[in-house]
This record gives sequence, structure tokens and C-alpha cells, in this order.
Amino acid sequence: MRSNFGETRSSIRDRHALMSPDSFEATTLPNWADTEIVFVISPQMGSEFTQFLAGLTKNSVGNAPYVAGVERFFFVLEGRVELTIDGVVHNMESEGYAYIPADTDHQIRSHGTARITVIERKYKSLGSTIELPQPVIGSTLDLTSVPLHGDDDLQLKKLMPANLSMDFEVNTMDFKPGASLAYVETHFMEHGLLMLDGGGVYRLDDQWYPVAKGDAIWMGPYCAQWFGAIGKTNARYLIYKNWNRDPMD
Ligand code: UGY
Ligand code: MN
Repeated sequence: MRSNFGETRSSIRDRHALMSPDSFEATTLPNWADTEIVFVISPQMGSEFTQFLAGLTKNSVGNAPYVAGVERFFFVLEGRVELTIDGVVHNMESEGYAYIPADTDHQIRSHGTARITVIERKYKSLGSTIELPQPVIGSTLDLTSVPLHGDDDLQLKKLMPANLSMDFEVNTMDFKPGASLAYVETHFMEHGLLMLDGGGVYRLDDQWYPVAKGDAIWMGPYCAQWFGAIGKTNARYLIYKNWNRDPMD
């Protein structure tokens, strides 16, 4: 809902940003035909990755990033999309996700209305010692969750394989009403977060923000962070984190 009085819940600060849908502004990209793109996180903010929301219609086609060396992850929020990679077509529905290594030809198409979120970054190779990452296609519906730090009310699902070729991870975190992160985290790794369900209060640096489904958050290096779920239904978010690489790399 947009305000008539110049208000928004969005807040863009030096080391974090809350992007609420009331302030989203769409753009187009040369490698995405007939697709409405809203960047919620980009290096212009201070991040080392991008996250955007893509609104697809029946004629939409997304091609590989045209910037060399960029890897891609996407997650289906609504509707269905077809991912064509290595000559094979994969039908993906809500909760489906895919990882496509850098410089790998592929297409994302839809035959109706669909929404996905896309995360992209320059791949950090470890050189010839570690094999290059392989494509991953899955669905959170097929993953088993584990309690975070032994808290059964906070369930974590890891979407990416745990091997050193991967330089980031993407997880879902599912909070029962009243559950919270056990402590205020401070770490050099960045986050890109999208609220998938419910809501609560997010502490970012020295601000506490009400957040709800559809909001996106950038947490830069060392942004103090904490979340508490409020409401009668679970709060769940999708969260990106750079991973497996030395901060001096
Ligand atoms: O993995 C994480 O750092 C995660 N627990 N952070 C967060 O939820 N803000
Ligand atoms: Mn964190």
C-alpha cells in the first residue's frame, strides 16, 4: 500500500537497507525480454552482489547474465517457470530454485504470470585446486529442516550444496510465532534477505524495523542483526550469505 503523504517503510543506510514494496521502481534489462525487473540490492548500495525480483508474463525470457563471470541463483515465488540448461527443460514451481554457474548458457521462460527472485555475483574461484561448481536444481519442499542452534522453533533449510566450490549459500529460516535469533549477530559476510511469509521485527545496526512478507533487506559487512517473529503465523525468509572465502580474497 502506497502512502499519500510521502511515507515509506524503506530505509537505505550506509550498511543496511530495508526495501519495502511501496517504494519499488521497475526497470528493464537487455537479457530479460518482457520482464519487469526490480533491483532490491545492488553494488550502488554497497553490496558485492545483486538481488532482483522478476515479474514474468507469458512471453518472458530470461537469458544468462551478460556480464562475464557472474553466477546466478533464482527462487520461484509464484507461478511456474521453465529452466532450459544443457538442452534439458526443467519445470519449476513455487519453492523451486536453481543455481547456474558463471558463463553457462540457459533460459528461464514462463507461459503465464510468475514471480522469481534472482541473486547474482561475480564468482570467486579457488583456482585449479577445486573443481568448478555444477548447476543445482531443487525445491525446498524436498529438503529436511534442522533446528538452528538447537532451537526447534527456528528451522533452517540449506538450499546449496556444502562444498568448497560454492562461494555463497542460500538458506530458508522458518520462525514459529515468538521465536527469534538467539543473539545479535555481527559478521563480515553480507546478506540478501527476502521475507517469504509472516513478519516481525528486524534489528539492523541501531534501528528496529517492522518487516512483512515481500520486504527485502540488505545487510552489509558487520551490520548488527537480530530478528524476532511476531504474529499468529510463522515468519520465514530466504537468505543469501557469501561463504567459504577469506575476507581478503
Ligand atoms: O546465517 C546467518 O548469518 C543468519 N543466521 N543471519 C540472519 O538470519 N540474519
Ligand atoms: Mn547473519
